[in-house]
Amino acid sequence: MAWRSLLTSSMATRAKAQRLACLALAALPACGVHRANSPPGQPQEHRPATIVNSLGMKFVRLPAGEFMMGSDERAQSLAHGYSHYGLADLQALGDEAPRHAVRITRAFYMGQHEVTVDQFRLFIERSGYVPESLADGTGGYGYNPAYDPTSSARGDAFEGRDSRYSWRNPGFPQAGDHPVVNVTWNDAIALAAWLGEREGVVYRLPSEAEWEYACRAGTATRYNTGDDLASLLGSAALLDLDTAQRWPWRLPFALPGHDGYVFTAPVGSFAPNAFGLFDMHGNVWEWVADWYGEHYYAEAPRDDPTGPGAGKLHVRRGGSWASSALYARSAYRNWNTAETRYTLVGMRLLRELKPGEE
Ligand SMILES: [Ca+2]
Ligand SMILES: [Ca+2]
Repeated sequence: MAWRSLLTSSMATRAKAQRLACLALAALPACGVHRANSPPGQPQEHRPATIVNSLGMKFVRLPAGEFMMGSDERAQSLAHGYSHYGLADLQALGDEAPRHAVRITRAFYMGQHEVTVDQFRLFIERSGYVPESLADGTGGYGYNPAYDPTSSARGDAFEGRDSRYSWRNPGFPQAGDHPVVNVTWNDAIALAAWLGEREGVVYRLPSEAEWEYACRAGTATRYNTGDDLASLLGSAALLDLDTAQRWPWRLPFALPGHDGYVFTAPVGSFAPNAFGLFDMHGNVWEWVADWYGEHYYAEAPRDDPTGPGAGKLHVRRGGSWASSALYARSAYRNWNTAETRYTLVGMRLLRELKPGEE
């Protein structure tokens, strides 16, 4: 996990962004609507648009739908918007192609927020689960201003692995409403399984397709806020002028404004997308269920794709507080092994509908 992890990893007002989002997708169950709409002529069913689970996680009901997944944008085109990158960096984004039609055939509940530190703590306390960074004794990663990346054989941008660091301590301050980090894909699966057993419903990580469908919320642009990276200001915690204070050499890659946070932000600090989901761009990378397949899009089924049948790496999506805007695009894909824990990577859960909720 070398520099790419860190690399990948003026404000429109929040009210204005929300208003525009609502106008764009007025029929969707967000924007203050708390019940899903029934088809015309049909009786109103009991289908709440938002629910709260036993750990206090909020979920938003997303409808089934079709969207165009991925991106066919070529390096030469991207170079206009991301001029500080070399052509090789932009050509490395070929796994986003081909852009292809995907149908999500079933409605589902998507976590409105990334899983927070407090929610993860409750999971640990109630289940007795030992997170992988503690169980294997190797710890996690952390921010240490005195750390010199050139001292790392792997070129790690953060200090680690080190037993000083875990989900409890990524080396920077996190309140309970910040997204939990230093959690592995395996930790996410364990949380989902425990919650499912406890509540009698299926929790899981979203598929890569479900994640991008949820992120885009009807948009076909680079971000769910538009094509211009400056549109992310007010909608995402990313590498901005605040974060770049700690990494001055990354200043050219920073958003041209202030999001107000050097590291993670409390979840829900910025404007939601048109589905009513927060922090799909930035704050922390989010594990998804799929194995990573570089060429998978060329062969993926149209309906409910779930990724290759086997692999060595799992996909993470959305960029993080340390990511430049290029790597926070809706179509961008990155990956790590299932036991990877890092200061930039967290999770968001999906809850399937249960009988009677369809
Ligand atoms: Ca920031
Ligand atoms: Ca995120």
